[in-house]
Amino acid sequence: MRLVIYGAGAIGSLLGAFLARSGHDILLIAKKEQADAIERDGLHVDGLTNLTVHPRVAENLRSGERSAMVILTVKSYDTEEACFRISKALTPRPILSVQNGLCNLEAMERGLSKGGWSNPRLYIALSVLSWGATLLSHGRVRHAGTGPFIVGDFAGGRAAKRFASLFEGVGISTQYTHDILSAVWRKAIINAAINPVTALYKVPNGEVLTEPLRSQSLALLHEALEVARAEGYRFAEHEMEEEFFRVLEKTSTNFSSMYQDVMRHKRTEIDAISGQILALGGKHGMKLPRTERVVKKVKSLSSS
Ligand code: KPL
Repeated sequence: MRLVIYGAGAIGSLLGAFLARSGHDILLIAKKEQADAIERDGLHVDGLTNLTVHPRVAENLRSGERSAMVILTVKSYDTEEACFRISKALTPRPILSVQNGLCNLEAMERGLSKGGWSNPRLYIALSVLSWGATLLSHGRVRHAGTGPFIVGDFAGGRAAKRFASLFEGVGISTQYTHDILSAVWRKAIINAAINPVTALYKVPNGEVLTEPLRSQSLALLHEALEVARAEGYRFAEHEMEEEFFRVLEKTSTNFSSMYQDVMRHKRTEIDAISGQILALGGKHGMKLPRTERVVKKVKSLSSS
């Protein structure tokens, strides 16, 4: 199948490599250095998976590109612009977000509508992918951990089941859910607890299992959980804490995506994760001192 993967960071590259290995015709939309490296030497994966593939790669999506579906893997702050470009180049078709953060659905809808797709929610699927992946250098990604891949869509949409069968077909175990927004919130709560702390202390995820980072992260988790409750998502506290420890143990040697961004002097996703939690908390009149502090500190560290 011909597929566009829009965004060739760690996750986009890894998914692209898996799909290309199984014979899908992949077009990766990548920034210049990454595109040049992949075109020249191919895309290499090491770690849990070892493979080299040679997908097509480009910096921009050409109008009329033949692609059955689109996988969106850009950073959350680029979502709207990427969707605008996608909708300018392609007529409506299933599009799956594989991203962190709480505001991708709205940003996708804005971008796709601006480019002329009507009722974009019918084509949108969201997902939560709990894999560890690190971009080692241009064209080289490490597959550090494999976890659940959950996909879902919205009333009237059929995109998520098509993506689930695509991924199952290449050996990536995928679960379909009727309540993808709850799954997105759960992931955001975990990200809000782990990512800023690892970025501020410059440690791999496993260090968060030890004090004093453990208590700091748990305090962030509890603030995020309060906001989720105010928004109507009633997650049990002990279940979220268990999930938090499970993720830390499974990804203990991995560096969180936010820490990787800070190390590379790149903009982080703090606004889409903790910043969004802070904004929603504010809407409900809540004070979130820990979250507010890490948002300020992470912003002062990076170009976000
Ligand atoms: O999703 C992650 C990330 O690094 O963005 C994990 C590994 C779960 C850490 O929060």
